[in-house]
Amino acid sequence: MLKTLGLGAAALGAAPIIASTASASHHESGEHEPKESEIGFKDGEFVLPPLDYDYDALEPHIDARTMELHHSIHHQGYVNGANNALQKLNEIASGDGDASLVKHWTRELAFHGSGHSLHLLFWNNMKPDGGGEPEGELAEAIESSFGGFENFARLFKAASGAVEASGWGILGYEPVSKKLVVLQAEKHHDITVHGVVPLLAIDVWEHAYYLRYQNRRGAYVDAFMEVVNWDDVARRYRAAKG
Ligand code: MN3
Repeated sequence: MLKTLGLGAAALGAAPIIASTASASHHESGEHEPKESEIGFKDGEFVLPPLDYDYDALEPHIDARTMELHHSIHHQGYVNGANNALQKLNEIASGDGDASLVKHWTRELAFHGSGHSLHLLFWNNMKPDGGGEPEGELAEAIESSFGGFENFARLFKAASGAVEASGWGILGYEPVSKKLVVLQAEKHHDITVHGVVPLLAIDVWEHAYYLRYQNRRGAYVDAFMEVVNWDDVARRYRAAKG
């Protein structure tokens, strides 16, 4: 799922944003300076940035207690796991580590690194008073790829609702066809199309909704649509397509 993983783990996190600001050919991406909430790697290690809004800012759609636990405990766990895996892989690279464990640690990095990256995306994909529909180029791409916003929303909700066990619903940019695609991720990193750049991601692990919605994942997916920050998704689309 994560384009940045193939470029080296150190680039993971805010990499697509940095790439878009560093390239003179990407003026249309808006010369975006990463917000603090988008910076997931600093001074040589993965870090958990603060949210761009308060934990209670997405009420009543997503409750404050869920946001607090999800951000400060669950997401922090992926940051810690990614740092640990990266350290072990660097030890193997330098000849000091146990190379027989390389399969274990690359799996750990895929799980925790993808978890970190998708949560960074998820937090920034939401805002208070979000929702509605995108405009401009993103709206045109949704029309061209799915036949309209209603069709996209139907597919995105179906895919998000039907993820087996824990995972994500994802709207991404597929660079070979230059189309938008809707995918599922199981856990954080299973079943994907490599090269696809995630633009919009909804966490459908139970920790994302169980306190307020219990087993009603569909109601949570509907609530998520009310807090989507379409400006953020549109900016990511412009950066991804170049
Ligand atoms: Mn989560």
